[in-house]
Formats: sequence, C-alpha cells, structure tokens
Amino acid sequence: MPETHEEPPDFEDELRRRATRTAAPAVIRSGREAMSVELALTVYRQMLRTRALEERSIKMSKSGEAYFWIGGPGEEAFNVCLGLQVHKGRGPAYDYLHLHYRNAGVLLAMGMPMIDHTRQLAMRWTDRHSRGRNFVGHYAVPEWNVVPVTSVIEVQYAMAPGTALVQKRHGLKNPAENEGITIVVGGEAGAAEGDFETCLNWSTRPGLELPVLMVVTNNRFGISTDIDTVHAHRPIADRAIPYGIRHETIDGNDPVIAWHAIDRAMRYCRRERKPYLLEAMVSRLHGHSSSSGAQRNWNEVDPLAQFEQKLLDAGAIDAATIRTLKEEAKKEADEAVAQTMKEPEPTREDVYRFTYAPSPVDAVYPHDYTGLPGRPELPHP
Ligand SMILES: Cc1ncc(C[n+]2csc(CCOP(=O)(O)OP(=O)(O)O)c2C)c(N)n1
Ligand SMILES: [Mg+2]
Repeated sequence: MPETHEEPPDFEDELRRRATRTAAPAVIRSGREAMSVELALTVYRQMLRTRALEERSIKMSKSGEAYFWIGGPGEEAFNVCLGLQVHKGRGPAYDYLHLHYRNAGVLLAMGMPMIDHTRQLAMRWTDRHSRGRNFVGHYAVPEWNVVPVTSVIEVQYAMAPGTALVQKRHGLKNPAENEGITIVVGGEAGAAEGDFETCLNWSTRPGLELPVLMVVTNNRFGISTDIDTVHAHRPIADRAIPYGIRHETIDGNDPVIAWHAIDRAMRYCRRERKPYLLEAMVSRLHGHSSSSGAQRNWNEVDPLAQFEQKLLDAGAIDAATIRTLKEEAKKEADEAVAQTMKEPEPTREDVYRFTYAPSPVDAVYPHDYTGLPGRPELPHP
C-alpha cells in the first residue's frame, strides 16, 4: 500500500468538533464486552505515552540524534493491554516475554521508564539492554524475564517452548508457582517461517503441552510484502487448527476487545498449562522503519484517536484533560531524549565486552567471555 503524506487534521479543531457529555459512565463498551472507566483511562494514558515516545523516536532518527528507527505506532491498544496483564518478575514462576521489535507499549505499560528506550535508540553506553550496541526496541530485562529481542525475525517462536518447558516442569514440582506462562510475539509475515511451525509443534507434544501464549500482530505487511502475496487468504490463527490449539483473531486496535481476548488467552494458558494462539489485527501507522522513511500513513485506522473519541463520546474524559495528558507525555519523552543526548556512546573497546555472562566455560578459557578464543585479552568489566 502506498504511504501518503498529507497533513493530519488540526488537533484543536478536532477537539472542538467532538461532542462531550457531562455524566461520567461506569464502563466503556465494545459490543458485549466492557471495561471500567478507571481501567480505560489507564490504558488510554499508557497508549498516549507510547505514541509520544514513538513520535519523538522517529524525530530522533530524522534529526540525526539516532541512526535507525523501528517501532509500534498503530499497535498501542494491543501492546498496552498485554503489558498491563503480564505477571512480571524473575524466574519460572513469572511470565517470560519473547518480544518483537514493535513492543515499546508492552514495556512502558510494565513500568519501563522512557529513557530505557531512548538510550538504546541513540546507542548510548548507558543503554541497559545492549550497552548501545543493538537496534532500538531490542529490549533485554532479566528481572522481568524479557528475553533479548533479536533482529532475525521469528526465531523467538523457536525459543519460546524452551522457557515454557522450564515453567511446566517448575510448576509440577512447585504447585504454588504454577501460573507462569511464556508469551511470544511476532508479525504475520514472519509466521510464514519454519520457526512459527516449530512453536506450534513443540507446544503440543501429547502429554507435554506447554503454557505458551503465541501472539501474531498482523499489520498485513512484511517490509513491503502484502499479506495476500505471502499467506493464503485465511486468518493466521487458523494455523492452530491441525494442532488442536485454542485460537482467536481479534481487532487489536480496540483496547476493550484486546483486553478481554488477552485475559481469556492468559487464563487458559495459566490454568490449563497449554498453548493458545491469538492473532491481533493492528495498524502500521508509519512505514516499516526509518530505512523506508517511516512516513505517516493516514489511510490506516489510528487506535489512539479511535479510543480517544470513544472516551469523549462516553463522557469519560474531556478535551482539557486530553490536552494535559498529551502535553505531559510529550514532556516526558522530550526530557528522556534531552538526558540521553548528554550521555556517552560506547567506545571501540566496548564492542567485545559483556558478550557472554561469566560461566564455568571460563575455567577452560579464563576471562574469555569478553571475546572468542584467541582474541587479544580485553580489560575485565
Ligand atoms: C530471518 C529474517 N528474514 C528477513 C529479515 C528482514 N526483515 C526484517 S523485518 C521484516 C518483515 C517482518 O514482517 P512481519 O513479520 O509481518 O513483522 P512487522 O514488521 O510487520 O511487524 C523482514 C522481512 C529478518 N530480519 N530476518
Ligand atoms: Mg507485518
């Protein structure tokens, strides 16, 4: 689909045009499903923060403050609902996350400060995920079981059964800690690769079913390939059918729908200790990455604008509050960038440092976890 570059509608005009009611509702509805206003406002605020961070991130890549951008504008509704429902912690009693490169909303909703994103984007030495040596959105948070994100797409689906197997065994030995699940997220184009099938297969071995929540965020594009040129015209979630996996395809742009679908899927994986495949139809509001210009595509549904309108129509929020929340989110992103840009970049010597964790292998190659055997010794971190 071609990217269009028209200007967005004027925000102030938009707010004036939108109707507001005074009586506050108790719930926000989508069809038969509902969410409390309190939760809806929490989700909305996290979506706003994620969007502000992503828009500032794109600006960084265009201004030279960063070298490359990729991210998730258009996926905020689903990603925030996912992040808010994760059981976060370290070890098999908690959820493991094998994420995609568009999941800033998941991490922000879990409590990651914005600066942890901008430091990686600007490739600073202070980047906690990769010490300034990996792409943006390639998070690694051991204390929250966030397994390092890889640039090689879809390999996360082959790794996910590993952590889920550990969780299954752990739960059998420790019944009080039997609720941790593995959540793996990837795109629909990548689902054409063998790693996806590996996950379906290894999660369903008879008697050894695994608690894996497989998520496919379907934005209908690879980098430039249309879904219709890659997959037969069926929901990706149908791939679960031959394996007997419970599955669902949902509108991932609607937070009320997304919240309940994630809740259903998580409950099932936690209690049954079996896999679930959830396909979320989402938008891609910018080009694939900065490599193709990251231009805004105004033809896509904007989940944030849509939810905002729903909250306004329901009388759950007013225009002044929206304006304040937007300003706060923008300020938070601007401050994170300002601080980031004052911080040092890695040096040439840092390239080989922290590549491997200390391990018994060092008994064979003392101190060699900073590089491959035979490399000149580097100072110990
Ligand atoms: C194994 C592999 N093949 C190709 C690429 C190049 N590549 C990077 S992103 C991408 C598109 C992925 O599309 P999808 O899985 O739908 O995820 P999306 O970017 O749309 O979220 C491709 C082909 C890669 N990184 N890894
Ligand atoms: Mg895609």
